[in-house]
Amino acid sequence: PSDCASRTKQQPAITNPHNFSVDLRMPGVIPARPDTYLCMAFPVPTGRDAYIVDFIPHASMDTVHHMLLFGCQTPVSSSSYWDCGSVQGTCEDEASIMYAWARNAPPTKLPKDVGFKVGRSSGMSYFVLQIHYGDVAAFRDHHRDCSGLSLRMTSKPQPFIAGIYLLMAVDTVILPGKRVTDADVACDYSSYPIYPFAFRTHTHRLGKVVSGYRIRNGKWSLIGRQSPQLPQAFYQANAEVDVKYGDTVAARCVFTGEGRTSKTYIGGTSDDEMCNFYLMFYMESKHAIPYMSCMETGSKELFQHIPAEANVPIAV
Ligand code: IYT
Ligand code: CU
Ligand code: CU
Repeated sequence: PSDCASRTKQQPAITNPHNFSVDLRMPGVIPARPDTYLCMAFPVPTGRDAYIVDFIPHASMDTVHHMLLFGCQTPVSSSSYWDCGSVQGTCEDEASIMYAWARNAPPTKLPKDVGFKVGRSSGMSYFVLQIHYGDVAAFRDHHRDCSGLSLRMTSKPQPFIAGIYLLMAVDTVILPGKRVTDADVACDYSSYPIYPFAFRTHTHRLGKVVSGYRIRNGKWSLIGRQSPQLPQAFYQANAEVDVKYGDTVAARCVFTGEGRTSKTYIGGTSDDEMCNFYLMFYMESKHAIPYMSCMETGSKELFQHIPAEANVPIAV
């Protein structure tokens, strides 16, 4: 409630000259309708490289449904804030997700010695913060909202960089009334070792469960599985599962077409669907390949061996 007042609060005494923090806050907004998506862009406050080492959310629990932080080169708008409820209303170029806050979900912590690299040389010159205001009843008193995020940053190079590997299905069709449709994605991994520590799943209404795996020598190891109907935050990944050259990374989204009267396709509206498995990892800084994606439909042969748990619904 007093978030707007604390915006100008001075930071505590600086103990290390490399450390600083950045406040990304809505500039006192009053969302008019339920399910309003507002975005704001912030230039990364240094020409040199810097690392995000911690995220501190400031969100009004009664109105904010979720917050996503993206990094990119060119935000779609230069206004102080804009409506970004439309399809991909964040960046002109490809945006990369770095943080997700969702109501009633535990927030993500980066492991020690791990940071997201930002700044011009990393291609991340802007932060874009998206806030989804769900229930706006609390705004009947016309108070202004300054929800957002503080980033703890350092200019000191970190031993490990954080990154995101996004697996997404692009050509799934869900037939109306059909009880189960699997969307399968898989890619051979041919880069430096990555160490997954968190994952996030995303579908729209029809998604039941999304699972991600590493396949090594024919053996499937679970990185994480979750119901996309639970808050879409980053959840803790199965820590033992690293991914290295020669492995395959795979994901399955399970959908149901029950209740639909026409075909559902992949797309940006809430009547469309998406199938996303975001794997958040760290890797040695010297390799620094922070963003990767996989959009290949895995072979039927491969997915014959997926563990049965991938099709077991998760209670919500
Ligand atoms: C078609 C689709 O699945 N879109 C997803 C994944 C996606 C994320 C980003 C695609 C691109 C991106 O630059 I970041 I190209 C999608 O839009 N996912 C939503 C948000 O937009 C991030 C989500 O909540 O995961
Ligand atoms: Cu939301
Ligand atoms: Cu979506």
